[in-house]
Amino acid sequence: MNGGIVVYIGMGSNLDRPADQLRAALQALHGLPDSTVLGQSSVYRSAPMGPSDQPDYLNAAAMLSTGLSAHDLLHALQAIERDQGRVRRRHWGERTLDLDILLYGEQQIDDAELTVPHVGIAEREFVLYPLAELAPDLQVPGLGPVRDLQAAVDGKGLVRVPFDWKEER
Ligand code: ROI
Repeated sequence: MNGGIVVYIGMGSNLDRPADQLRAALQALHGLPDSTVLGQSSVYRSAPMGPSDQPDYLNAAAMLSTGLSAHDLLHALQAIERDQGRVRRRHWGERTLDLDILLYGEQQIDDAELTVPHVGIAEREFVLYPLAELAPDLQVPGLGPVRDLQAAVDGKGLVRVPFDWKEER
């Protein structure tokens, strides 16, 4: 256990069997030092935001408690992305795995490496719907409750997909 800060991680993939990427990423989150996974959302499919000549995405969110600093957590997430063979071919293009710190407690962070709350959190339904499942009442620093942000996007571009987080590979 850890007397940690509650953080929310956005997960996304549209390459190399996205469902397997999300399962492997959640497993890896369970292995983070000084951290406990508290829950994970449903999985949603959506058309790409950005260039449209790339596959649809699967997105989800996870909630954890961690004793890691925001920057140590960021580096650990980047290591998971690398371990899963992340490729990113172009700006706003397809990727094997994206792990973003959406929220780190109630902290606002903005430096060369990290911006929290995550940039675009309020406009992206593929972030807000998973997040709202885990924490509808949560206050996003500077922006208000997740439920209000979710209500302001229409969600029509999202399809919740049947998903077994524990399926054998
Ligand atoms: N589009 C969707 N639908 N889901 C994502 O996770 C996602 N991630 C990105 C960009 C390329 C902006 N588009 C996305 O980084």
